[in-house]
Amino acid sequence: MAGAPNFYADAACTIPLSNIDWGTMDPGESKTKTVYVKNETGKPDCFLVNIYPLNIVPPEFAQYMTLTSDWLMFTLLQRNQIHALNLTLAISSSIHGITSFSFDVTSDWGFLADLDFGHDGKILIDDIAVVAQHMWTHEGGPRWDPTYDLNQDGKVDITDLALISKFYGKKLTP
Ligand SMILES: [Ca+2]
Ligand SMILES: [Ca+2]
Repeated sequence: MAGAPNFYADAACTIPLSNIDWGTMDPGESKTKTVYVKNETGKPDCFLVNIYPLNIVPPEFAQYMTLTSDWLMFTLLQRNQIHALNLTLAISSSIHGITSFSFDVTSDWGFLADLDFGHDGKILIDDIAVVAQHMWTHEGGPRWDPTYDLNQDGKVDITDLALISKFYGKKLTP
């Protein structure tokens, strides 16, 4: 992945995000925190592919928590553009035996230019078709080409097709 936006704690993007304080949470509770992303990659048309928790401590906390974001798949960040991102942490009402938790938030990003397989400056049906032609290929298997694994999960399937389809008709920013 060639670059990703940076996360900040403030809307002006002066304080790099190092920690999200979720505070004390009760069973069944959910909390939303706003963070800010700024596209300082030098490239336009950046989009979020995945955002997920990693290094969950204690590991069993994973079964009781859900982390979601309000990022819309077709949102494109231009050079130096800032976007507010709401992260919601929901705790299962059946949680027990966990008094503290921590986790990292990891995200994967893509660039619209990398989806323009036909190099005509737009995402059109030929670009979608080339992903469709690689459907059901997987890492280590025949015809595998990670170029078409748009969400970087080791396989080309309906998720990748849905992802590029979201950008149908979009023009690349010069
Ligand atoms: Ca194209
Ligand atoms: Ca995939």
